[in-house]
Amino acid sequence: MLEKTGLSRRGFLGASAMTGAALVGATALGSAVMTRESWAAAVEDAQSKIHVGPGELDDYYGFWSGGHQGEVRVMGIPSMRELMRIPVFNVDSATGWGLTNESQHILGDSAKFQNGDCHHPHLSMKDGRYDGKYLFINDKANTRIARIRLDVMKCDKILTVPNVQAVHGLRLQKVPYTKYVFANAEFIIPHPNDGSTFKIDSPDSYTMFNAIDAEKMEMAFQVIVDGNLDNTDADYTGKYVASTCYNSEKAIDLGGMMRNERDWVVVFNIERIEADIKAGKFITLGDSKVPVVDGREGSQLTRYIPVPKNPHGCNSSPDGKYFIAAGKLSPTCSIIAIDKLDDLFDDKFKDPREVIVGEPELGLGPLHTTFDGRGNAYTTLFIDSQVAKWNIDEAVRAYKGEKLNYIKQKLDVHYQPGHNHASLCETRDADGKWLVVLSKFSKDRFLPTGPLHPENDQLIDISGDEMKLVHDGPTFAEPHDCTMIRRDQVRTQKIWSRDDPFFAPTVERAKKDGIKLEADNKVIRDGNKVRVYMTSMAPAYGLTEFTVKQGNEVTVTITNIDQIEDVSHGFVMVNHGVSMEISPQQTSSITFIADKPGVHWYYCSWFCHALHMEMVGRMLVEPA
Ligand code: RUQ
Ligand code: CUA
Ligand code: CA
Repeated sequence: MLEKTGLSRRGFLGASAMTGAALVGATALGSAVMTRESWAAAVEDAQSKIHVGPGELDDYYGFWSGGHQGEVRVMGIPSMRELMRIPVFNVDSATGWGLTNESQHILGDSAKFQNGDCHHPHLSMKDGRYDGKYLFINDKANTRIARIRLDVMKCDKILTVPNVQAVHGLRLQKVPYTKYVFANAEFIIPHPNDGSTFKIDSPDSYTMFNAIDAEKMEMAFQVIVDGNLDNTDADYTGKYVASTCYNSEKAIDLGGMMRNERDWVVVFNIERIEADIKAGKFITLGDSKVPVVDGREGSQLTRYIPVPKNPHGCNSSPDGKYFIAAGKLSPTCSIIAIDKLDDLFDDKFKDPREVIVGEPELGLGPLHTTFDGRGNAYTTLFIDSQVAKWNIDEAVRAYKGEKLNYIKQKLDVHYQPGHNHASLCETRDADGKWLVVLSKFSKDRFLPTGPLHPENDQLIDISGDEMKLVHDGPTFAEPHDCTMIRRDQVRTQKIWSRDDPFFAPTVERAKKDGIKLEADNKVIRDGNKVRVYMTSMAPAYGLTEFTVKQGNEVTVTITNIDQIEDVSHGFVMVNHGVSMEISPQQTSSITFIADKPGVHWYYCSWFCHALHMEMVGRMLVEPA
């Protein structure tokens, strides 16, 4: 019968995993009486759920963090097909990101770094719903925050956060709109960090919570905190932001960081912070002009809520009621009632833990929680390699003493999950359809690729009463986190608009040279600098030859005058480290030194035409 269904033994075994044989309480699949026919039927059912036929479109865009690979990836959900990659903190030779003048302008001073470590991609909102404008993501490695424009799916701003090291948790203000990007700096450093002291446990050593003006992409304020900061989330009133802290000990080693049975969740009162800054009650640090306020224990700007132990994920429920902090070294999650925070800030409680209304025990290594909009939460259990589905209301009632089993199901995932994310879960529109689980280990689930394994991003159908695993998706390092948006919530441009700010500095430069970018093919000589302007139209460049002198600094600026969707050109100068994308109606430029005399061919690198191979030209370099 196996042969009849065309399933190999491995496929047969895989099918059990695919359809969630590890359900609590045997489903048809998990039971011993399961026939081979019903296995096959279940496999077919799972496959049909994620099947997006040739030429058909996915229902959701997924934005995947590329981790320490430095980029953002665009996925289609439910097919889990990778649609696009958006280079951000990495250098990308296909698009020329990090090489072109336009990208270097956006990277600013940090263009000297060629690495990044993305963790948390989040989409801008208005009144708790996606507005389709921007995606923001952090770079832990070089303490940066980037913004991506969703209309062109390119990074348009990068900011280095001053006075701190390693931005980790990142979330956006949800209500009334994304005015601020909130970013946790993780590591405690001395202030000033100039070598005069190396002590971490002194009052002059601290880390800060950061708020960035989302539209201007400039620093808005910084808040000094006790301990350190890990993950964060904002509420649905616009008033509060909560962050987890795993190093309340201010320790510098592993043992020390695990000493306390409880660390804390820090809650920031955004209104009070804004009022203090308005009233001039702030300091500045070093040569930075960013207002800095002191939010350490005892401050009226923050509250410290003790929670067990080295907490990690921090997630607000889409009904606006709770912040949920995952315990990591404790098998619990701590549920904080947001409607009690006013009273906490007004000092109405003796013990800050009075705002905790539930502490469900879920399993080993709880890291992150997501939501289906039907009152259920889904928490990843790193050590157990499971996702626990639990009912929030029942967990709150159980905390008050009712005998209830708030855990609805545990599903094995493969293996060691970090983040999980359900469709639209961080907005009021949480729709409970799909759950993505980002598993850190794939072990034996794919063809072996040597010592370095891919991660495994699994897709789970959560539309019914039971979670059903429907897809394994290998990915390269390392999707820390992802987010999903319905396809109708995003409007992309088909071709570039000629007045796009993405290449405005280059247009400015051309104007000074008296160049009409859409028409001119000209060489401007300016001392040792040579600026070459040309158009491209499939399958030819406007200039097939230009001459420079050895040692000249050459800037090639190309304007793609094709108006046809999908006809992108490229420009590669052979043996010069020069490569870039020029999509329809885009202007791109790149600068290099012509250091070798002779003939140097250039060619188009994006397949654009039947005569794409013939789309070439020559740079003639005269000896110095
Ligand atoms: S953190 S695996 Cu960088 Cu998002 Cu939790
Ligand atoms: Cu132009 Cu290929
Ligand atoms: Ca700790």
